[in-house]
Amino acid sequence: MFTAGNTMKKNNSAMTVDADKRVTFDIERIRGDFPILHTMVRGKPLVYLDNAATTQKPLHVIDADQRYYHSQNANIHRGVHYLSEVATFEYEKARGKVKNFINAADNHEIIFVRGTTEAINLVAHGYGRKFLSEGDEVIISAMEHHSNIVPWQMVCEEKKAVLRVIPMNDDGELIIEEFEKMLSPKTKFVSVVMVSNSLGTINPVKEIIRSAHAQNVPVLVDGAQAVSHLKVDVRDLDCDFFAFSGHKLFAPTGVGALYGKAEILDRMDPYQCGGDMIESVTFEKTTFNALPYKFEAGTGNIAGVIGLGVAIDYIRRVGMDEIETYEHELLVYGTGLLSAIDGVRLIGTAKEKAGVLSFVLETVHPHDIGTILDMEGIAIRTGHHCTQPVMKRFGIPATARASLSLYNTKDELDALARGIGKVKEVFHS
Ligand code: C6P
Repeated sequence: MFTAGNTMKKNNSAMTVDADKRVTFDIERIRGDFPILHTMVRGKPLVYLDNAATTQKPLHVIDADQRYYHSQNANIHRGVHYLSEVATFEYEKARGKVKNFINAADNHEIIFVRGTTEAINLVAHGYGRKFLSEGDEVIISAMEHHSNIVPWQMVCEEKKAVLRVIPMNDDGELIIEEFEKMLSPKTKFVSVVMVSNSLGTINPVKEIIRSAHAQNVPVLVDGAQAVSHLKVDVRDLDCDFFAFSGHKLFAPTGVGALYGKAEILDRMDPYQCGGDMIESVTFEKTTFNALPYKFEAGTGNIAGVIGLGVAIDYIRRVGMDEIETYEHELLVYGTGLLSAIDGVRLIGTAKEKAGVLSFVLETVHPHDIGTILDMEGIAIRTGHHCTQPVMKRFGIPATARASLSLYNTKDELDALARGIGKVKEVFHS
């Protein structure tokens, strides 16, 4: 029987259950895991609301990095010595954690990369360059990050293929009927973002995948902004590829993962060539290693991969469902606060949204908003967020963007609203 404020021990989750059995987040305990959140910035307590750019790291991840370099450092898959075996074991263990986290069928469907950008480039190169030809069509959406536009643009240019774009409405929702109309025998690939980084829209990727598969078209999902906010199950989605970055998931920078269905990865060419991705090399001919090593040329970010595994352990302990519920509550609260400020216009008002509050303020440039908020210790991002076509669609040069994570609080959103009040005072707007 749980009573008020009891910590739930089940699943080791950082949740409490209050008297009426409503599950609530043990936010203080979570914040205690992130040392940087307790620092002062410009004489004020840090309010970190730039989580879509990168998340902060819990002690567990910081400690794992130290532990690795302190007592486990060696190259992997290469040595017969003890340390190499330890490092290889830890690295491969992390692959299993990623596999379980996104519910892939097998460890060899997980390829470690530098991040989402490299993952998409790998697919554009390894799949697009091999299988696209003149007149073929690749479909992306109007709210893609540049990382899911430029690689496809380049491969289409090279192959004389056509890049088509699913439009969106004024709330920042994809117009799915238009996508359905675009699908044709010419369509050879679809690549879409699951959660928009500049609008927060959660796209109906499962529906998109179902329609594309009905025409035998493979689909890549850019999961950069999804994995730390929503439960992802690649087999339930049935996506052919799924890309994400570790650093947006409380892990170190310079590491991420590409999931790909084995049968499709097997048919693709390697992206980069060098050590570890070969089976045999002579001056006449090279044969390639099996999955996933065929796509992991050279020495990767071993410490980063191990840190990614630890970050996944961390968020699984907190609980993905609990994170989703808590962040949604924050989003609703923040949306209410910002909407009530005279002159604030929210950009991205989709019905299905994750924790992104992108906004503009009449007569004040977003960079000025960001600078004044910074003086209050509040970190947000301003600019086009590497989604210039989104800015063009809304007829604005930039937005100010507050992006949420599991450690943010309503108090911090209050601070943001007060900060915007100061901006208005300074600019008499
Ligand atoms: N968005 C943001 O502030 P990398 O840099 O490879 O880890 O992630 C690229 C990327 C790809 N897709 C989406 C949807 C993204 O949001 C990002 C990164 C950051 O919004 C930096 S521009």
